Amino acid sequence: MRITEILKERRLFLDGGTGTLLHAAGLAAGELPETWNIKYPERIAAVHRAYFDAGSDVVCTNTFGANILKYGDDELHDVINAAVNIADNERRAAEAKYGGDKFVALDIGPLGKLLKPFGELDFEDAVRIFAKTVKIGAAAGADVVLFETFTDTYELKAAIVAAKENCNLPIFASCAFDACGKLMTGADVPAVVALCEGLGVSAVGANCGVGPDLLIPVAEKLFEYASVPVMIKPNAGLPREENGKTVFDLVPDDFARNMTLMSKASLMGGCCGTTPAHIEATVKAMTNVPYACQKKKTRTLVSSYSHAVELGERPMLIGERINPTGKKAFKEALRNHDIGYILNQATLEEKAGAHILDVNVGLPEIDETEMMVEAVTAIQSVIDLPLQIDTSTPATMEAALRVVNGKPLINSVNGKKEVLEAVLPLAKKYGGVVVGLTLDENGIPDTAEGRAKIAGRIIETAEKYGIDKKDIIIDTLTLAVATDSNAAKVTLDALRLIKERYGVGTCLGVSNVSFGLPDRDRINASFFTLALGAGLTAAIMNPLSDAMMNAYRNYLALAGFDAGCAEYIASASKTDERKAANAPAVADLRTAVVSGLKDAASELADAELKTKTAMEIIDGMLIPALTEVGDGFAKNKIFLPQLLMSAEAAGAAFDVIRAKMPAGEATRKYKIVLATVKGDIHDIGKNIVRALLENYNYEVIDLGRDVPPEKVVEATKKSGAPLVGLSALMTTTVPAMGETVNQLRAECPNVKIMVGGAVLTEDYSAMLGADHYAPDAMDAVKYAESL
Ligand code: B1M
Repeated sequence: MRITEILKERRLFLDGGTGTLLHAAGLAAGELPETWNIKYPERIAAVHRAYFDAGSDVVCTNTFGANILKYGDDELHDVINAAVNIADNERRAAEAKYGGDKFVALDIGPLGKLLKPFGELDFEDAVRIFAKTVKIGAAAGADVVLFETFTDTYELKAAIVAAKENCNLPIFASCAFDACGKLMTGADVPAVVALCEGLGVSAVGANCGVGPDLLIPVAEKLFEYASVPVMIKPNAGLPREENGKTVFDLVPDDFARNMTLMSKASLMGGCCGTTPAHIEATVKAMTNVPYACQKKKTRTLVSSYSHAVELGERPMLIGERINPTGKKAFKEALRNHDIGYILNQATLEEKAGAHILDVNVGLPEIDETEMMVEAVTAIQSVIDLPLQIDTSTPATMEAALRVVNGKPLINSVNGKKEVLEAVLPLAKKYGGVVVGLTLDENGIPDTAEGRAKIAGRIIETAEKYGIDKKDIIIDTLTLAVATDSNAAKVTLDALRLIKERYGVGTCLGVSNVSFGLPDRDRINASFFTLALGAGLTAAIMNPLSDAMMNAYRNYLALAGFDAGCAEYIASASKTDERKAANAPAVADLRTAVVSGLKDAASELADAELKTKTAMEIIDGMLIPALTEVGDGFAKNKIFLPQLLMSAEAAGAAFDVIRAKMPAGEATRKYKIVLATVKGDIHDIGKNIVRALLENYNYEVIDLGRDVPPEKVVEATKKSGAPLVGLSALMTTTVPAMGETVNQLRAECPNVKIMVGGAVLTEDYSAMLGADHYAPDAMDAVKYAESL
């Protein structure tokens, strides 16, 4: 029986930690665990056997890190084949010994590299890397593909797409949430569920990260949002260092007791630090706990990389500004490939209160697919709102659905057979909420009943493609009231009728109603209010229009969506501040850096240089901006993607500043070796120090970041530099700085050493044995001058 069928009937137990047991069996630190599939197959078999004996129904192959980034082609085949074979033999033995169905899960972890734009790895390259592992594992006979410990939804999407394209096995997807219930890139549980279910996984869950106690709130959210079986696989508590080794303290009985508090999980197992004893205790503790498979949910969710937006709870706003129709400046920007213009619109819409952004970049004279991919990629790197992919070209739609980091709105299908056949398979493959327009081969019906019939046909056809009704919203089409005085009424009647008859959400492009009329905002706003009153789920509208936003806020307050009129009051005081549509989204450098807008940061830095010195800009704008995002990061309000984008924006601004600094004299004073210490990749501060030193005519040998002590010593000896500067920004890399100082003292006794970086103090510096602590870049120069 297939594992997905069994999960409808009963709970299945996964295994526990593999690494934990392999380390106990002698796996050395740094040794690749998968090589043991060839070297010591009997040790791997013993691990699986121990878990089957403990009561596991599913064991994970020893392939967590088996990918072509770590192994050559042949070796990858060998380690995966061996892993699946070993597990499969033990599976058969366990079935013979205990009866019932047992399974082998092809275990796949993240690649250890961030995807673009936050890292170097291309989305399609990630898909290719996962595809290779999946193909080999599926051919070797695995029963299910299990992606686990993912901390970035984008990488998880690449993995799931790769699995869908390369095997027919069920896919389980599990993420490592932190104690705040978020992934490293900021995604919460609803965002993960929306994405994974959209992509069609057979189970979704949480593993690693924390122990079972801290995972309970995450599990509760998973039960609340997921329609597919939920998998829970916690660590044996939080890790702790003991004599240089990582240890986990939670004993099997305590682990099992906590697991019983997540009894709605369909799949239960353990991650780091757990052993067969933990699984055995869990199986025992769950023996008499009744099982009910996860109930199907009717929530209509779209998502971004960080959060989900629910359509149906309260009316939502879809910003319509990223669309060239009727916008001369936008068309010009598209022709000039001006992504900055698009980002500016996106930022303005986000600030104005849009919940979702429509993205339409169709112009006959440009390559729409290329532009769409570029726009989606750029927008989602600085804006964390879900997107609505708006195109009538299926190839463009597919390209965008592949790269979008989340579950988008798909705008659109209609009742035409040809369109349904082209777009619905894409929606099924990549996930999304489909917008269905009530028109077909015969045009737009002029009665509500006619439009409802088309809606019914769209819903029915989508269901045939396996797309649930909850993932469809119907657009009853707004026509110009100037040409047909009945137009608005029919649209609103259709909206009510469709909602009532089919129970689906609705949406409207509101502004079309006023074509051909003066003072368009006025009538748009009234129509919007009527539509909201008729139960509109989402409006495609201009969030930069005061009239529209006022209509929206007023409606929320009057219709019981705004407790204590709090949003109304807050928005009333902001109305005056709302900026005009074409004003730049950010007018100051600090905000540009905080918002992670690279182009704007460069331009604004350039403008600031007309009135300020380089140091005034660095100290007064760049550092405060980075401090602000750093504080947000520490408080879990800002996540790694935003931190990275801010760092890039600061870097871009700094490049402009450096280029404008006066060039030094031809003769250099002396050589200075500069490096950020091993384990530390922060280099913005070090680069400022370098620029200033060069500006004062020192020849800087910049070794970069994450530099091992040996390399610093080697460069110092080779160059004969009398001064070495070391930078460190994290408490965890201060020891590496100490080690570098020690090695320099031993090998280059005459060299002077200055240290700096946010984490350092005068005391630390003395403790490490440095000659000088430089609190800022200017002080570093002063010290160099003093020598
Ligand atoms: Co990270 N980061 N970061 N980060 N990051 C910090 C440092 C952190 C304090 C943020 C926080 O939690 N509040 C925190 C460290 C906590 C701690 O240990 N106390 C932190 C963390 C935890 C991390 C990661 C582990 C996050 C993760 O992955 N979960 C990760 C670490 C990766 C690694 O290093 N192995 C990480 C990654 C990153 C980014 C890549 C996203 C990015 C760095 C990009 C880059 O540098 N190319 C980044 C950023 C930007 C920051 C913050 C926000 C800003 C740092 C910065 O550039 N400041 C930072 C928070 C903060 O500091 N408020 C933070 C501006 C810069 C000009 O200041 O470097 O201090 P600074 O330099 C000054 C002076 O100190 C002095 O002169 C400069 C100019 O006046 N100076 C010297 C510096 N070096 C000198 C050397 C000298 C003399 C003077 O002589 C040689």
